[in-house]
Amino acid sequence: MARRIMHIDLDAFFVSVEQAENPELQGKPVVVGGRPDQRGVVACASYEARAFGLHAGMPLATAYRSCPQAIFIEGSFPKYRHASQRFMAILADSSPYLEPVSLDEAYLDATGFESLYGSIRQMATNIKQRIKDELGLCASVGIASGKVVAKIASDLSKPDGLLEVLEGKERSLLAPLPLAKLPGIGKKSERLLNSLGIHTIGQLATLPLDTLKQHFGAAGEVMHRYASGIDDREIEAPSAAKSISRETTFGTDTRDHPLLKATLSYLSERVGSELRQHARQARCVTLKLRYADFTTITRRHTLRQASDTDQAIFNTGFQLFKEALSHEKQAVRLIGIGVSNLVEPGKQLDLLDASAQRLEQLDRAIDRIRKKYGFTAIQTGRTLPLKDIFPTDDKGYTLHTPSLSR
Ligand code: TTP
Ligand code: MG
Repeated sequence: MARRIMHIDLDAFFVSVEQAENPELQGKPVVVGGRPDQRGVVACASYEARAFGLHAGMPLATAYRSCPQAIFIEGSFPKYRHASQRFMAILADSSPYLEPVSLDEAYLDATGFESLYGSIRQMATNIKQRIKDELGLCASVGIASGKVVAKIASDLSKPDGLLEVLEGKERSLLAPLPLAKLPGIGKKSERLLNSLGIHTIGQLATLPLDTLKQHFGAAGEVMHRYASGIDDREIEAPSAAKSISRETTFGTDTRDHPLLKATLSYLSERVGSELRQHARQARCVTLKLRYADFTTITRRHTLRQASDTDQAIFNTGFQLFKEALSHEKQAVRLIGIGVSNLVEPGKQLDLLDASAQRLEQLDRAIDRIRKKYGFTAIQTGRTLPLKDIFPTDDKGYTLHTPSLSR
């Protein structure tokens, strides 16, 4: 029997949270992202605003020109985070096989749950109803034998939709859709496929596997499977990692202090981001250095209080770095940073002072956008010197969400 995978995604999430709180905003073109005279971009547009062509990523000024009657709201990330937690709690009630993907999106394995709800469709209806009753939000749900088709189904069903793709119907659902609908196909792949005369997912599925492998390597195989509606990936519960680390070897050994510092900061942010993805805090920070003659040293520091902020990881690592370099005159070949002794965040949030809390929220906001648009979508002040070293992601997005300005 085919698996039953559900993809649940909230409709116009940020705006819907605002509308649930303030009924006067309901049924109107609303934009979250900032005031029209601000420099940022639209984070979320209500479906009423989308009718005027407004969409996420559009500069606020452009949005205003296309729809001056829209209500522009700056938004509040902590509020959305709270709504997200309540949303995930409802899903976790429905199935223990839950994989949160972003703030407003998750996969859930519902295989075998028919006996509990009558049908998987009914299970989805119940989930949608609870989200509406308890949060005042609309969710769209796709059900299919795998993640890719479930995600496309929820997307096609929006807003307030529910689309179940029966076993064996995956391929015919995907066939007429444009390539861009298939997860993993970015602008570059799309252009290449177009040049081969391929414009729909159906055409992609009929392309010989060898041709795809020739152009895309191993990714071509995955592309072929997805285009055929086949996706065996399991639902992955956030796992408990033991340690997380990142390191980088320079093209040429270096003594350039600002470069070393910026690289350490970049690596700290990568480690911090993964740490938070695993919902863990770290007690130990370890710095690793390899010098020109290949001598490798590690230095470790135990934090007084477990933390998951980029800043705590970087500050500790940078302290260790300064101490290590004060005894060493060689150029650096490799720099790395890691965290270990990971713990679940305690219920210490209330005790944290406001600025620490703000830092955590900021880190999470950045994670969210990086997850969606690639790590380099956002450059923080600390990693800015690396801007030219690490290229921007495929889509070239640099996004702005409320509370992101430093
Ligand atoms: P999405 O689920 O992509 O979009 P959405 O929920 O606003 O609309 P829908 O799912 O109905 O198409 O993203 C969820 C939230 O993430 C969104 O409400 C705001 C935030 N976000 C940004 O901050 N910037 C962006 O460019 C995008 C796409 C989303
Ligand atoms: Mg959404």
